[in-house]
Amino acid sequence: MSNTDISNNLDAFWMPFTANRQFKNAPRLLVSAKGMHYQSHDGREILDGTAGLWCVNAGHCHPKITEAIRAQAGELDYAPPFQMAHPKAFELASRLTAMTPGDLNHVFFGNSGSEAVDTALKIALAYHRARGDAGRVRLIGRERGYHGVGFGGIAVGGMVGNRKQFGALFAGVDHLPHTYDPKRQAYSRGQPTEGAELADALERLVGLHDASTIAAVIVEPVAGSTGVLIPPKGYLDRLRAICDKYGILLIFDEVITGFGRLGTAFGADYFGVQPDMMTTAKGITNAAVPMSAIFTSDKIFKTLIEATPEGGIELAHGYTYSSHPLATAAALATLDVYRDEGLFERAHELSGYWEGAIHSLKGTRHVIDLRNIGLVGAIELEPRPGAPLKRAYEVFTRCYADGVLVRQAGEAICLSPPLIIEKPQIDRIVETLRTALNSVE
Ligand code: PXG
Repeated sequence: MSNTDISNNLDAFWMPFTANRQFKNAPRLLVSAKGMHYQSHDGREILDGTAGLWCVNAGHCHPKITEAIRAQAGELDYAPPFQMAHPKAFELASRLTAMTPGDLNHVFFGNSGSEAVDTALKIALAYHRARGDAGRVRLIGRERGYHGVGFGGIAVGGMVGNRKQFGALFAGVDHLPHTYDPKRQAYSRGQPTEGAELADALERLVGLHDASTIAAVIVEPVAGSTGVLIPPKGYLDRLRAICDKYGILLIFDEVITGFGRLGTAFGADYFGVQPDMMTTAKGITNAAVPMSAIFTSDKIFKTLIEATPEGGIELAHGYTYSSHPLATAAALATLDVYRDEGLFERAHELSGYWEGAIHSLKGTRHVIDLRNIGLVGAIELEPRPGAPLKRAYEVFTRCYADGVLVRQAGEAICLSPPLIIEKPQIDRIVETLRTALNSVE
């Protein structure tokens, strides 16, 4: 049986975040990839408009990353990360913290964005406790935030569909309002100018709960999964100022915005706002091996380390696969590729062309808003009356049939191509979308 044969029984695999029955009636399998393209099971070349799931920033099967993983697998398959280590973990930590903004000089490793978020939330709670401020137990997220699928992540997350099946989650969580206000922001190019005052809702939450009960606020600098919601100018600065005023930690979830997506190393660099912690994953290894990294400030690290007597374990947290050798090797090679190929700068240079291409869809059938920043974009569609989400789903399947992978997020189509994309490929994505928009009802 060839690897493109899908006459297998498709029942056993319970697919994540997938309409299992619908998918299995008309499967879409990807069997290989190279650079900007996937090869589908039915032998077609698919242009990747989504960098997999916002993660393959250097393009698929990059030979240097592939080779690093291959070599590592033959040299050291695994080393325990508790009370033991391997040299590349330290090398990677040093390389990464040399890239991060401000004093985010310490890094903890996990295997997924969800683990990164849970780790950051736990560190926030432990930090305040270590300072003798154990009453700070509340965590503040934001509506329409996505922070993965761990219990911590869905608790602070703001997607009702990801929360309602799972009971009471955990106590002591509240949410800021989301920042999307199409009446004032529709068709903004880059950051909307209106809406910075939405950050002041944090003052209201402080008024409601008292600052002495609040440990941290977590937000995505740009909300990705709920449709590329771009922060209004001044919003993140305002959030930072309010956190400072009340001693609340600010966590940026940079799982999508990290590693070049906005044309800078991190979203914090793009927006010029310094968080106390940053969660990253996805692009850290170009998605070739799962890995996540949680960065903390000197203050947080020092406080937690010094709160425990010498010889004691300072943080009761970690994963069997924290700093896994294969992930570490993949990450080191990925950082080399980003640097040697100048991919963050490339994303920045292309972002103007990208903006023009996205906004050329203005006036196309069904389109009610267009958003862009760095090499991310979203096309907001008017929902089909009486059939929510159907129109965007049909646009997605039509694009796939026409050889372009896009991502549906609610009523929006999201784009986040590998940073190696060429201008004609940007045109191809946009023209395929235009055709799809004109062909669906
Ligand atoms: N935080 C953010 C900001 C994310 O975007 C996670 C945490 C969780 O990462 P893991 O590795 O646990 O999945 C994410 C993940 C989509 C989509 O279609 C986005 C993600 C994952 C799956 C689908 O937008 N982001």
